[in-house]
Amino acid sequence: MADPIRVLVTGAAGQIAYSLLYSIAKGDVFGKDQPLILLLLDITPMLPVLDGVVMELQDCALPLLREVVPTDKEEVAFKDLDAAILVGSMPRKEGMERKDLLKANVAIFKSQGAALDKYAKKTVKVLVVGNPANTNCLITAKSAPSIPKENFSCLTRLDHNRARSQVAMRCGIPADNVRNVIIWGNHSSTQYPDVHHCKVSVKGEDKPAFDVVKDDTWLKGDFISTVQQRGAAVIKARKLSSAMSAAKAICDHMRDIWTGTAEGEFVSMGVYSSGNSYGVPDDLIYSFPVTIKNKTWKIVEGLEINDFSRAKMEATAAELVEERDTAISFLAV
Ligand SMILES: NC(=O)c1ccc[n+]([C@@H]2O[C@H](COP(=O)([O-])OP(=O)(O)OC[C@H]3O[C@@H](n4cnc5c(N)ncnc54)[C@H](O)[C@@H]3O)[C@@H](O)[C@H]2O)c1
Ligand SMILES: *[C@@H]1O[C@H](CO)[C@@H](O)[C@H](O)[C@H]1NC(C)=O
Ligand SMILES: *[C@@H]1O[C@H](CO)[C@@H](O)[C@H](O)[C@H]1NC(C)=O
Ligand SMILES: CC(=O)N[C@H]1CO[C@H](CO)[C@@H](O)[C@@H]1O
Repeated sequence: MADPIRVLVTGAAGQIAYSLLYSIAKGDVFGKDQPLILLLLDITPMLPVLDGVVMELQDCALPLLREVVPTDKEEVAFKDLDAAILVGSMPRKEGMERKDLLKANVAIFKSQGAALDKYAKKTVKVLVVGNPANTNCLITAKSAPSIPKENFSCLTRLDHNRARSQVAMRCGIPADNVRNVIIWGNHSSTQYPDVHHCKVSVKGEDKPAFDVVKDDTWLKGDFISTVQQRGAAVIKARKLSSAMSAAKAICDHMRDIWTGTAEGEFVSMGVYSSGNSYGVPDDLIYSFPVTIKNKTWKIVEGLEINDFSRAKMEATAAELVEERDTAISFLAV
């Protein structure tokens, strides 16, 4: 068997982590032959809760799980990491202004970026989940200058999976038969779920989603708003935000980084924009369609973009530019 790899989950006492840790520890992400050491970071007041999570992980008696390290110290949590999943962030509190919330998150991700820079392996793969995920990811990458920017990504796979599932349910087929939906932009209600390049497999034959769904009004209207508003709908129903589905999406995202995407298939990920793709401004973490090989992602280039799509892609980019500029002003102080 291989040597164990070191995997960090932050926000480890929270509700997403509660679903996520079991999947990681049983081999769903890094493979059934890959032993693991799990590092679990949370804030000091949550350490007693974290101890309960550690006990449960031990009680799962999982063969791949070699060690679990709960901690509130960055120098312990970020040491020699192979993968980091940054779930913990500052939640919005009653009466808190957007600006103050962003400022608090810049402080957290600046510090965690610096810890990655100082303690983690230079090949570490970093996935940012805590909101605002795109901007937190950018701040983390900027604060870890010795690690390539390509090694940082943020989660839009949950939105991707939601889009896939909506199309599949509409066609009455399994989600597997729907491929290559795209989430463009920010992980927020301005994201653009795009099905112009989506393939639906019917009786073994790939067809464009528009031809199979046969309802352009739905695909250009309610489909988009359902995916954009899905997070809010789950909160309204459950009184808690998406956790099971978020954990599943994190696993899909990190597994694809680790083992690659299937031939002919692309997935959505927030990755660094260097200004060379689809007119998206540079120096943003923007969700694009990507393929992954040998632990390296590549933006899928050359997809045709019509005016309807272009306008939506620009709107979500504008939101990210504004958020980035505010965040960077906090970074300096
Ligand atoms: N990108 C996405 O698709 C997506 C989807 C769902 C949720 N989210 C976000 O994921 C985050 C976590 O969601 P949750 O439901 O698990 O929340 P939660 O409140 O249940 O758990 C968050 C945990 O993070 C911890 N934490 C806070 N600051 C920390 C820090 N500086 N270092 C380490 N730990 C810290 C908290 O103590 C808490 O235990 C939220 O920001 C949520 O908005 C993102
Ligand atoms: C971008 O999306 C995040 C969620 O990741 C949200 O919190 C943030 O407000 C959005 N940005 C702007 C400027 O609206
Ligand atoms: C895979 O990536 C590694 C490290 O980035 C590199 O050394 C290696 O040559 C790559 N292999 C292939 C087949 O591209
Ligand atoms: C996912 C990704 O792009 N990983 C890169 C991380 O950085 C190393 C170099 O340290 C590259 O080889 C990987 O391709």
